[in-house]
Amino acid sequence: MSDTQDSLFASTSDSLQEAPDTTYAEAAARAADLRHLLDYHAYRYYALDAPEITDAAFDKLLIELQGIEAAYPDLITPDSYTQRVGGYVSEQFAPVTHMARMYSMDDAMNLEELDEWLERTEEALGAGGVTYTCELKIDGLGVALTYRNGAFVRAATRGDGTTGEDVTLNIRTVRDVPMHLSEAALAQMAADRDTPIEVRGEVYLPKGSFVRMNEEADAEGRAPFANPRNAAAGSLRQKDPKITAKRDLATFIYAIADTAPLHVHSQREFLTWLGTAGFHVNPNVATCGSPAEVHAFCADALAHRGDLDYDIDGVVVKVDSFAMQSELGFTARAPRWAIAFKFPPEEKRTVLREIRIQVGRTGVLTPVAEFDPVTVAGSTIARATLHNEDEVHRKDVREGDTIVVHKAGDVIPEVVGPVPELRPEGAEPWHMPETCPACGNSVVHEEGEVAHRCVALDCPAQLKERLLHWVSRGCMDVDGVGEELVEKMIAAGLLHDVADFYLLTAEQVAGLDTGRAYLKDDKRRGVSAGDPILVGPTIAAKVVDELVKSKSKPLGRVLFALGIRHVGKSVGELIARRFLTLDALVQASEEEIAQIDGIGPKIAESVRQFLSVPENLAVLQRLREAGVSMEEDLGAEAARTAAETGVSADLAEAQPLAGLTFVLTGTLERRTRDEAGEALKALGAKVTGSVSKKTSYVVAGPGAGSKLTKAESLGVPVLDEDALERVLATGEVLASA
Ligand code: 3B8
Repeated sequence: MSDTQDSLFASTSDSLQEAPDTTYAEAAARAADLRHLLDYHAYRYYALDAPEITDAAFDKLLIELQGIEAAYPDLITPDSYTQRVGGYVSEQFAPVTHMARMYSMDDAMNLEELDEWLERTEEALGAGGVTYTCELKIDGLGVALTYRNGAFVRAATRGDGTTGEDVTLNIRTVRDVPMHLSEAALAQMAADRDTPIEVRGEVYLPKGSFVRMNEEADAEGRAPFANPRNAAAGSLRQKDPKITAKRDLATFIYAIADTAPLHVHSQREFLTWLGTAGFHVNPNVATCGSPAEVHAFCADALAHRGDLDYDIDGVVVKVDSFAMQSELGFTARAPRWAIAFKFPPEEKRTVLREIRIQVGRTGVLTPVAEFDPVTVAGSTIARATLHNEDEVHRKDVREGDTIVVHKAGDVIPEVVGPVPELRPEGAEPWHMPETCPACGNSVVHEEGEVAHRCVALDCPAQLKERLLHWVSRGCMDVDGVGEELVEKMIAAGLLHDVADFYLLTAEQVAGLDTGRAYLKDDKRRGVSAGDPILVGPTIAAKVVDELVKSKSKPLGRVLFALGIRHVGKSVGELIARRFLTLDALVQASEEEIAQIDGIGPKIAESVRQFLSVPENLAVLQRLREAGVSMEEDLGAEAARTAAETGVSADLAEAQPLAGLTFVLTGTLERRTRDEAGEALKALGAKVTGSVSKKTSYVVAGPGAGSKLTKAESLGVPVLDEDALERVLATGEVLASA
């Protein structure tokens, strides 16, 4: 785990509440945080199909980052979410490069925005006489299907727009995808038949199938899918196509990567060709000769969305003529010739019965609105997160209120607000409890933060996560203790906090259920298929042995492993290097901690708060009694970082680059930028992301951009990769290039 862990799991609304940063350094730090947050939430949404925040909240983060990048263009990094179309490429399926970029469309959130687009379009095309094709906007997953010689050869997800994932085997099981194009359609092609064509469309799950799937899930005690789109995504991303085949996935096809191989001149003609070819084309299309007709189509679609057997979230309006489409072209992120008119989300009234606290696995207390069940946009909802206390006050919702709820992005239940005139007499403003409902310890509320947290090491709501973090790689490095085993240990009553790990005996571990079962009868062992596999004596002894080994981890690792907010691996090391022993740290004041170079007041406050909880000190005492070292040996530490980064242990101990600040930019060949950064840090250097007057050296590889320019303009010396290697080998900065 990295130091960014905390910011990733921090509630997003946290970040939204912070005032816009003013100085360059603050902007750089905030931009880095936002990038992590965006990547994390994009991953939740696209890769896991389990978003944690609403689309609107995601957009706010994105807009904030765009704002910072607009003000400080040299903070733009190629991997910034703003530089991508959106989407996430997982490791699971092979990457596929699309024939041409799969753009997304700009959204019109209301009729005014739609009219602005229509006006702009008519003006750009010389006014009047523009014909539009209006299609329903299917709320599915974008896919690209490739055919050659009339035969289906490949399917890919949209991914980040440039590269998607190969889902050929899964798409083969989707019954409305033709494996061969019709002879009639091929005869109409302008190009040779072996010219590959890539059509695009949406994979979706019909609402009826979605309801059936969730009924089955309920019956089998599995978690239901939140909506048809998530269910479709889950089905499409099955590693086993046999499972995909059992789901009723369907498609609507509406686009092609390149129209050149076809004899068509407009979207309308193209849709006809698609139908002839054998594709499933949505029949609800209209060719509109005026903005008024476009409006009428949108109103009609909105009125009838509930009658359709698939979810739509708007209407797509396209300039019909391909010649006009070419004339308009694309912006950096979307075609100018199309717009997605998004429907306003459906709203319902209900009664808020209770605001209940959920204690998250990282200790954040989240208020959750529990209300009488209502059906919104096709599914029943009964609760919605209120995120934090500020949000509850901002919305001014109180227990007993009649509230308006909707689904953000048609997906996530959200409380819009109370209906003030229906407020019952005596309804009181809501407040966060002062103690954690899971463990009874006091709740902390950091200065300038929105979240309330429980920071107790013995809080049962956080127990599993704390235990797993403790044993994880980068913390105490205990091999062989995974989630299953930890769950069983908790269930057996063996673990109540991290110190209990060191009381485990091999006898206790042996005989625990591993959560797996034997596949075959085994007479020799006296087991039959289906019997639970228990931890054997050898494994049990190894687990205990690993735990014993972990006792010698240095203090820095222990601080990281304790899961103190804002304390990642390198912050843990910085603190450990300064205080050397846990005792010294426990005695230290917040100011003393904050004086460490690289440690700010926020980290210091968090450490101090953690060490003020009596339960935490008790756990630390028990860890000490168990023989966990809790000391920092600088020599051993140097040897370890040296081994990890390939620099010499002597140099690492001597810290010859202490006081120097490096910025890495461009591509390096011998190490990644991260590895080079780690190696520089092992020699005592500070590595930052942005160039300023305080930067000592910039290391620039090929492809370096604005940071190099900035270094040159500020007169900061620049090193190339060879010079960097010399620095790492000798600890001396010899020459500047
Ligand atoms: C251009 C045209 C994206 C889309 C498009 O039903 C482009 O046409 C696109 F860059 O995403 N969800 C549709 C739908 C989606 C798109 C589209 N047409 N009917 C949809």
